[in-house]
Amino acid sequence: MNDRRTQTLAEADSLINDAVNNEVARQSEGLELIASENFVSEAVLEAMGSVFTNKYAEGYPKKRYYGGCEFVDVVEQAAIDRAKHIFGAEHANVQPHSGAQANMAVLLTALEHGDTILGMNLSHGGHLTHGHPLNFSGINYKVADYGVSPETEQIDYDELQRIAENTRPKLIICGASAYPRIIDFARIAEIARSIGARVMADIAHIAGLVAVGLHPSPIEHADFVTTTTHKTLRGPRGGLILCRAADAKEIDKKVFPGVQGGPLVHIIAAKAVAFGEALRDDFKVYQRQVLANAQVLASELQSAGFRIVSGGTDNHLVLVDVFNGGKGITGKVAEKALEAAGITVNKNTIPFDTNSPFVTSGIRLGTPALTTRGMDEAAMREVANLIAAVLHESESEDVRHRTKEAVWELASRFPLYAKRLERGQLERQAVGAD
Ligand code: DSN
Repeated sequence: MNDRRTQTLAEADSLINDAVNNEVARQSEGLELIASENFVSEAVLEAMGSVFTNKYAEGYPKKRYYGGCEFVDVVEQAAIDRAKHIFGAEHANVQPHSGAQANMAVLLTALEHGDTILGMNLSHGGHLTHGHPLNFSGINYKVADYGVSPETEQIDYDELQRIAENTRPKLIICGASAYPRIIDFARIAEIARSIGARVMADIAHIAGLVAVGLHPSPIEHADFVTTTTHKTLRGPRGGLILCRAADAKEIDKKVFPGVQGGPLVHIIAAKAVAFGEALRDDFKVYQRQVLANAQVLASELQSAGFRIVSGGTDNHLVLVDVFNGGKGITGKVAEKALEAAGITVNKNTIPFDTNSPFVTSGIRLGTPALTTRGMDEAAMREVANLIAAVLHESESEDVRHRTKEAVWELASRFPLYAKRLERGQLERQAVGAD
């Protein structure tokens, strides 16, 4: 009898298997410029697909509510130790399923329901979980917000100090999802101290840069540091909290049983693998290239006539004002035109945007994923030229078509998941799809 439990995905479920193969091809044959995305290693993928997905392990290493956790403890302890080592933190909780849940656990630790938080305005580069009215952070807490200066499009720290003094938040939240400049964590902590507030630094976007010292670390300044593990840090999709020993017990309690039940042990295993990778010397080389590539992307697009928000970038992302006060196109049109040409980006509001978040004046570009493929400054110049060609003639089917061919050719020079791609092609041939 054909035991369904021993079938491969291809044998068991062609709908899902085809979707996986198509996604491998999409990632491999296109140009991925979404600033929050990256490509994990085969080792990380293998750990994610391991039998640890079968295991319940509520609790923490050596303090579990289930039997059979001896190997779970090995991977969770490794993930904790490696995360602490990377960031120089006193305590790490590696269980948050996502960045949002990491942030939720911190807010529950630092605040009482109804307290005031001060976070960066979403349209100036902040994040939903930093106080958006539709998010738990805006639903359960009073929210004040700060943003960037209209002149420099960079955080106005003097204004932040004034807002903090006027609104007296219990927690200042810093960190951003669309802010291309260095964040001055020391200054924010000083402001917080001056009004008796605590600080949460959400470094989801820049964690990889912080890990290797290419962005100042918030560890000694912030009470709580949260991050996702899948952006510049290049691990599996998930969250992480770092804090001082004094807050460790409360943070652990708020993650479990506060906001989560059983941890995703297969994901924690993959986090441990990714953290191991981040501790290797070549991770710093990679992050340096991420920065160099972002610099080139920004300056090439500038030379091609596009306005770069804040005039440039200090990190992995570039915010492009494609609308240009009505003389250009919207972010929505730009995203669609680029997608049709095989280039994936996301539309993004820019500071003081006159278009809605569904339309936007900007697009956000990031270099972490293309850099993982091995692309360097020369390749980035080609990428910038392709983007500029599409945006300059966003209605032209011909330009999209020609660009898509050039994208495919460029991508094929920097192979990604080659074995998986080949397997997918063989499977498609086997069922006569090609
Ligand atoms: N959605 C993420 C990003 O793209 O930045 C933030 O959670």
